[in-house]
Amino acid sequence: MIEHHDNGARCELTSPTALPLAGGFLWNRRMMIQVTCRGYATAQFMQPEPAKYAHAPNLEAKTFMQPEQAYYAHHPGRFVYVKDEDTGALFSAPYEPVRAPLEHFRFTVERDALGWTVEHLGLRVQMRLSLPTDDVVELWTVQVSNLSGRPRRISVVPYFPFGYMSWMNQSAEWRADLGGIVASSVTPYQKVADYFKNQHLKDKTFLLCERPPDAWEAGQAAFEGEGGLHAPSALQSDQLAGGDARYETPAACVQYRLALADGESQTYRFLFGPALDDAEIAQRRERYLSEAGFAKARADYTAYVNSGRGCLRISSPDPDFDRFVNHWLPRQVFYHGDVNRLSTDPQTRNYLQDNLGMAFIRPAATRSALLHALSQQADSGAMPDGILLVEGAELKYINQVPHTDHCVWLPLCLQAYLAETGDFGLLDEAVNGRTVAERLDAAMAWLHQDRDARGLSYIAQGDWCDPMNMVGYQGRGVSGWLTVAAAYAMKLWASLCTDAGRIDAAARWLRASDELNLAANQHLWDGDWFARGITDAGVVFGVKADTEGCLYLNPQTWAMLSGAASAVQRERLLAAIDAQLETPHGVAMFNPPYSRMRDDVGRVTQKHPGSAENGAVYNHAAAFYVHALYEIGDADRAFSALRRMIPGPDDADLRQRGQLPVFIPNYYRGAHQQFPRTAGRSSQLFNTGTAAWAYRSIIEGLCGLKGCAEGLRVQPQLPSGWRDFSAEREFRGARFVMRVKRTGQARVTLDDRPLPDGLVRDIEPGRHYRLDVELA
Ligand code: CEZ
Repeated sequence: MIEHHDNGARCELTSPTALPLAGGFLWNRRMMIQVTCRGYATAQFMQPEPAKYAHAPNLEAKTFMQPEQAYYAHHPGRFVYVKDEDTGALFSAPYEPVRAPLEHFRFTVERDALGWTVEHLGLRVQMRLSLPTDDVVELWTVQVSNLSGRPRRISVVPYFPFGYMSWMNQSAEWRADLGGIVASSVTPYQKVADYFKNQHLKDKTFLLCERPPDAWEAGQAAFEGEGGLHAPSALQSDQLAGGDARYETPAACVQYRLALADGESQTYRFLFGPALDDAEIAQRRERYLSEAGFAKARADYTAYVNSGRGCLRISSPDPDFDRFVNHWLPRQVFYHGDVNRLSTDPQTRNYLQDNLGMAFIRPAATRSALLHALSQQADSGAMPDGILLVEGAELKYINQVPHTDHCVWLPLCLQAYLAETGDFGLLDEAVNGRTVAERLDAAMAWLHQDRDARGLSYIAQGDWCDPMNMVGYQGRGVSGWLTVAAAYAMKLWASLCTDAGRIDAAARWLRASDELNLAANQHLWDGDWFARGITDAGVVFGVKADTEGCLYLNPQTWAMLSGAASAVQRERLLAAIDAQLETPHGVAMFNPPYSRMRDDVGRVTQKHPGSAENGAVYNHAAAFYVHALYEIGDADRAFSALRRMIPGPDDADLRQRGQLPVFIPNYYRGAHQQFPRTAGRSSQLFNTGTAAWAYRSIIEGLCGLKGCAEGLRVQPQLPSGWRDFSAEREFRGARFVMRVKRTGQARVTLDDRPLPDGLVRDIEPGRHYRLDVELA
């Protein structure tokens, strides 16, 4: 069902029905597109707020990217109908809308392209999608080949619906001057001021054809007729009617009528995308719509994607894991860090964690993101709920809800950056009149004061968990997770202060961290684990006495990181996690899921049990857990949780998750006991802080190649079943090649010289080092 080629850089799915929602995504600096194996597509571009150029058939709500989206016949997509002119038989590539039983199907995900090869009726259709690096336009190649052993007369009809563009004004027509179908619309508005604001919006969508078609249709209803999308009426005639759309839903359909000799192929190129005006459309055509234009764009785009290759290559006894780590995970990290999930106001915690991931790909990006985030810090030391990235951006959606955890992510991101680069000079850099170090002090001081009389951190309307919005909305409720997370943040900041010679500050933040840990122990330890919080009414929750939401993962993870959990407590809470949160698809975020609203916890309890934050295998939380497990040296538990973030390799697991192993989704369904049929199902949502943390854990934990102030610490933590392992890692401009063997005796050598403390010092950029590690 799944094949891997090109040494893992190409993942192929050979059935359109086995994983119907599985897809791949491409992005560039201005847009992203997710396409399913069956041809449905969701694309967005920045102008600068996210916008669409191909729409649903009805008025769509504007929202952030949603999990587990359903597809339906008229969902936006990119399709090619093929009709046998002699028999009238019809099929479509990739699979939708006709759903003809294909002899051969292959969906290909590459890091820089998506492709399909389908065969039916003795004909082969190959489709390929790539993007340029900086413009918003899809580059499509369609190749049709005759494999039938006889000459054929066929029609090839790309059908790219535009959808419902606007209730004020929408139309489309063939434009001979531009060589394509152009749809025009007016973004609806009612306030006069918006007329002026909307002037720059790209309200046109085009399908440009390199080769002039024989016929076309620009009206969706005229194309579909009474036949429905699986047998459009317009395709019953020899030729499309050449219609337009006049305040009618537009679509781009172009027809090529061709006679193919046996073995003959024809290749077509198309551009699909938004534009401001005709001049921009003409310019797109000029720049891209030719064999040479496609080749140049491809080379540039491949170089762009490769610039995010990351700092690590591994070879382990688990080739499926290696493929994912070497090709796909850094790509996902790069996507997050380079375009910030295509948002103009990323949540502060997301922005900082996405940029934490960039420390392993392009550390300069992490540096400037830290400075940028700090430039929006309040005088009080508080961080805003979102970071504004462009002039005129506004805090939207969840960023209008007060969350109390944003300061926590500063030292986390900073520590990863400093470990990777050793660039301690950053601490002295000034941002709006205060140094970075002073700003970190202020952020920690804010966390330190935002606590109740018991010493526990207020939660307001949310912490890391967005939908935990009613624990503390009356101003009294506290977060158990945030209390230990703040303790961990302070502890990390203290250790960075020590490294930077800020001895007094280090002592101050260690004391503060201890204070929070103590408060957590006094008020939240429930005998076997830490509670999740205490509500406005003083009810402790996430405890044994609860019938739902008994045991939460995050407070345990962060109590291990912060030091709140003693060795004895650690054993107990790990045993509880093993017993209550482990599932075949990963570690659940809590269990049991809530089956009804708890109005002293919030809307998280209203989500469907086992979906998203309501007890799913929420990979972001699982990734924190993996990080903590490596920090305490629990290599087996860590790897086991990490490995289950990746779908497969066996077919049953792939089918259950419904996703290709080319990204980690934000969750797999939980509620394993209640709803086994849906447990493990992927959200298909590739926006997640998981990517950064998983990559970090693999580099610093599993490979044990972790930066510190003095250099590189070498301490691999292989799962006990692995006897051999090797890794290549770039670090501070040098290259390290490490071979690890289990010999029964622990030893590290660097270029054949013993390295007793496992610490490589005085690293010279440009140099190649060889590490040989023997494990006990
Ligand atoms: O958003 C993520 C946030 O981007 O949820 C995480 C949080 O830490 C991330 O910062 C955990 O809550 O509002 C909602 O209910 C949404 O479900 C969001 O919580 C969630 C979505 O996955 C966003 O894509």
